[in-house]
Amino acid sequence: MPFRIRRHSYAEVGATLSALDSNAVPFPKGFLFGAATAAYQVEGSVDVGGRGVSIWDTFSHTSGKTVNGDTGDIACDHFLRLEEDLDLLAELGVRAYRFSVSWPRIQPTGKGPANPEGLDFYRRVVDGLRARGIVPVLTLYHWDLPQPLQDEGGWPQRDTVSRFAEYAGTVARALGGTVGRWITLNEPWCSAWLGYGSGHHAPGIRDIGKAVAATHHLLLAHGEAVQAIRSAVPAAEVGISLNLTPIRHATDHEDDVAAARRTDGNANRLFLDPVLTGSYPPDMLEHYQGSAPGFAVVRDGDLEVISRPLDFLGINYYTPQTVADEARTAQAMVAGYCVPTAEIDLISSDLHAVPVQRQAFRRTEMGWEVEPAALTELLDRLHQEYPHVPILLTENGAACADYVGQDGSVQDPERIRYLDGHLRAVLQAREAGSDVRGYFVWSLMDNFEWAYGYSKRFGLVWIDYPTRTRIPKDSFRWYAQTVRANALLPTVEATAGFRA
Ligand code: IFM
Repeated sequence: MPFRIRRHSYAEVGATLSALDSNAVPFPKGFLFGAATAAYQVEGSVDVGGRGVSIWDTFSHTSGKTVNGDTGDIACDHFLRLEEDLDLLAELGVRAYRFSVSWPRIQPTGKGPANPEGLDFYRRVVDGLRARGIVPVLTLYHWDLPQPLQDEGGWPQRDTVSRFAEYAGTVARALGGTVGRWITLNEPWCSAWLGYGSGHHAPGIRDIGKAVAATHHLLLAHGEAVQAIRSAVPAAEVGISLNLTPIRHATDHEDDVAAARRTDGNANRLFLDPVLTGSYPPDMLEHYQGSAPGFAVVRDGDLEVISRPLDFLGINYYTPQTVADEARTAQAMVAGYCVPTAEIDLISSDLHAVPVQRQAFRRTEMGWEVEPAALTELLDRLHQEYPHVPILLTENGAACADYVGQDGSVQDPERIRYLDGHLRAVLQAREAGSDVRGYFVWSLMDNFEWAYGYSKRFGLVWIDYPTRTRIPKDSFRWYAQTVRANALLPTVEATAGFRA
């Protein structure tokens, strides 16, 4: 059956609020529907308004680091097209918008007094959101460390923690009167492990001991920032966004089970445990004990700082992951998995765990398996193992092979199907007791997808990069309907498959 989306007018959708279609699946009142972006991925204007250089400017301008040598120099030109993008958010009807502040716009060298022009830009973001009735959700760090701090050692150095606390306090004092929800760090796993472990992200270092030290200092910086925000904005709701995923084992062989446990330790528990329980997982302390400086950077009292109570836990979820023990890839293939031909990165080889994928399974353009049930599984686990903290899904979305059709529209049924499935997964987890209070689509618009440059499109809005023209995709209209109805409407009548 072909994919069809029935186009409700917004007025029609409003009407469904009072007389919900019996097939509509409602969300709880006040559920925080939103969309997300991050500074370096959308803003551009990297040398405007006194902004300093970040590690991503340096990295993306280094030959061979990003697809096509793409950089965030112009990106979506959001810095100069702010009003247009705020209007898009209003048209989308979201209740919240998650954006990040560029540290080098606020402190060009990573320390010292605030740059007034930088603060002014984010004041305009926040005021523009509030004028449109949209709740600002501010992320302090989405990977753009000021380059001068990296030149002094970056996240493996303890001094970066104090710099971050200073920056957090500066932003909180300036914007605390108008911003109530704060996220300290976005996906510290990526900052630590892609930045200092595999080297696939800025600053491009490959050193397991430094990745461990960076992990600790990022988490400590998070804890210090929680305090800095609360001192400036006592009523603030503060959280952290972790990228989490269920880790499966390719077979039930004990070596695969152990490989999955190690990978879960690195990807999930290394962050969840210190933040929510105040201790590092013993198996991870043991695994990384030979990697210097590693956990030797931990000092007395640090874990109390890291585990300061949070108002919510942000979760970024995209895909589940399966691994095999590195000596058992042949057996994994027999069991129906494909093994990547690309070089196994330093993180996996250190864990002796090879990521594998189900053969002929649906995947997004990132090559990520699509499995909404894995999100329910993740949320159920968090509810069981780390109860009592409310959850916001701070990112979820899909890169699809979008294109502009001859009629000028962008039809993206795979993305609609992905979002619909994952929102249903959220509701299912809620039914089982998980306290999920909001959901943010990644992303409002196509943008700079880090090492993949502009080759991957996650947006609800298409960006025509030569002109920076914005075209809302079908998924934009679908999400607008969903948000306005506060329910999943029975519009997705059949589904188009992702490529296997
Ligand atoms: O684009 C990124 C975002 O910056 C962090 N979370 C994952 C997204 C998709 O890869």
